[in-house]
Amino acid sequence: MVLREGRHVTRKFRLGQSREAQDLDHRDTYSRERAGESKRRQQHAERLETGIEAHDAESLLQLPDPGPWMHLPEATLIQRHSQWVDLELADRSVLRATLGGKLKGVRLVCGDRVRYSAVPVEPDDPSLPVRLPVRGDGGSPEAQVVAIMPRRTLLKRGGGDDREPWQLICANADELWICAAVVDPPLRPGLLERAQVLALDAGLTFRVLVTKRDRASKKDTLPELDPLRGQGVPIHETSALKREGLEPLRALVKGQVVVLLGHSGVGKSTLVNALHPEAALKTGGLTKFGTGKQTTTASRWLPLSTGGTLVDTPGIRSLSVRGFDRGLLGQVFPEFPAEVLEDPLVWDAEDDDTLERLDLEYPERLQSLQRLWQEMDDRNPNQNVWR
Ligand SMILES: Nc1nc2c(ncn2[C@@H]2O[C@H](COP(=O)(O)OP(=O)(O)OP(=O)(O)O)[C@@H](O)[C@H]2O)c(=O)[nH]1
Ligand SMILES: [Mg+2]
Repeated sequence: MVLREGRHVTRKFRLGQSREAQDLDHRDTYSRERAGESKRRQQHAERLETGIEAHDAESLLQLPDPGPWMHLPEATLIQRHSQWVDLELADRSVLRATLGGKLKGVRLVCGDRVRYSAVPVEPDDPSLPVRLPVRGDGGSPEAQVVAIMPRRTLLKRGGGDDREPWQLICANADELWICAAVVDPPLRPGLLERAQVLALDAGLTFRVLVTKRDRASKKDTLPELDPLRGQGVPIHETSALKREGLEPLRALVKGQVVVLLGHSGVGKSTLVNALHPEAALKTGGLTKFGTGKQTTTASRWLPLSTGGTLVDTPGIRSLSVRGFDRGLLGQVFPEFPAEVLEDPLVWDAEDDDTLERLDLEYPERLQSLQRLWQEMDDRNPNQNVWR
């Protein structure tokens, strides 16, 4: 270690080194080398941390051209499993299918209309999936999904980060019914606003289904729902247990594809069973914390004998609106003037003067608006952007 110009510089003297070579050990040379090395290390660390490349949000939703496969029969994807999918064919029989190699990387979702080709399966060929019992004749061939038809609608929610920008919920649906129990689990209006964003984005009719109405007094008007009532959002109160409020729903499902979404334990599967007993879906109790037990594990497409289709989904913990268009918020929060919707964060939700000036009937909705507005532009932490 020598002291030069008042700073410590590490010098390495190797045996037989010439004086000129020693001059190359000058600290500027050192720091240049070190800077290059540390940059390389940093890049390597970031690659390791991210693991998977970030996906472009739009490309994730693109489907390969089904053109070459239009001569093949069409079916509806009614349930996804880890290794295969269940298809409902035109004659209502169910066929289990694998995904063709060309669809690698394409995300299929319940409700997708697909083209499939029948694959004769040799029972002793280990490279092919095991033949599974199929409803109906039991001897139908296995199939392979080779193409997905363009989606009429796509219900999705935001993913955690850019590795998974979207989580697909259901394709080709007409309505979203967000289910919220009066108690167990508690009614959370914030979830309803989020669901409204998802429905608007997908172009689906939005309804709120209040479940377990028997658990609250008839006098309880559920004031948490007043802002939605004020907007004219249809709200249906039901009790699957007491079989109340079901008939209007049955009429609404007719001719429509309806997705039921909500926290675990709100009674989605119980409601499907009440409307369509043949479904005989498994339902669960609640944990000692009053939350559901994640009884349903995969979305199910269930055509009703009385007409229409219900899609039961697994209970959600949250609905992220990350990546959605902020322009949708004007329809979810119509009571706010354009100047607030332009940049809600500049308004202080805790300041009485601000709230008075805005003259809001439900002042707590400003914070809600701010939360969603902020979340929509949430960026991937792995891309060194603020979160
Ligand atoms: N009192 C009452 N209990 C209900 C009603 N509907 C459902 N439950 C109960 O709520 C619990 C959860 O019902 P599920 O139908 O499994 O709930 P889920 O929303 O499908 O839950 P996940 O599949 O976990 O998402 C069960 O114990 C049901 O008996 C209702 O109308 N009234
Ligand atoms: Mg369920």
